[in-house]
Amino acid sequence: EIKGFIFDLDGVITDTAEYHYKSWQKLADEEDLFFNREVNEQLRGVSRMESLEIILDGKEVPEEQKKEWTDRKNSYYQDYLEEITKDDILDDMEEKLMKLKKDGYKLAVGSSSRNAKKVLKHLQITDIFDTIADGHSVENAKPAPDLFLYAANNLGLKPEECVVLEDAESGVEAALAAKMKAVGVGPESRVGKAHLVYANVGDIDFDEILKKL
Ligand code: G16
Ligand code: MG
Repeated sequence: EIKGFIFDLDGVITDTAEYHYKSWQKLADEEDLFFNREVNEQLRGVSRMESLEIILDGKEVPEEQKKEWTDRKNSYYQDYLEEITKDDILDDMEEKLMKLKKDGYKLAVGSSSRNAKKVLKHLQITDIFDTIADGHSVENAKPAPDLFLYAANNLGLKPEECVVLEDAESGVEAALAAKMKAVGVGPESRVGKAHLVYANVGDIDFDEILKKL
């Protein structure tokens, strides 16, 4: 029986991917690193340092340099975050969250981002959630199940009682590794391993999810 929902943030509740993209692009231009939208697509749901490793593509760089680069990218990203408002919530996601809450389901955020709380604050939806699991919560990032297990534990629910909504391949894998029900948002090529797939956030149908999963 489904008792709770764990929402990924970037790509499910809002689209911060564009700001991540602009921030990495700025750093890449400054440091002469190869980067474009195609590379950015591989960074979906991936932690900050892991994202830099993907951009470096095997190129060896001293640890202090990597730290400085990820810090600089993050400062650009945080500048963009100041512009986020309630209008950046995707489609009717807030109404959907409120309906689930009213129906008695537990709600969590399960995001790889260390900026998740800041993003939620700007979107003005922090209080809808019973718990927020973010990039600070666990050691092992997605595709490890740790972040979602941490969220379920905070909700007081068993993994099989939770549905995860994810837009990233690594996130769907994490949900499956946690033995949770996975709903993918995006193309089959990316989230096809999920139990149920919707092309866009606006298509997500919670009545259908509750009936089918
Ligand atoms: C998000 C984004 C990723 C980003 C990661 C870490 O994940 O999709 O591109 O690299 O967070 O973000 P930060 O640098 O803010 O810690 P999610 O899990 O919300 O989709
Ligand atoms: Mg995501």
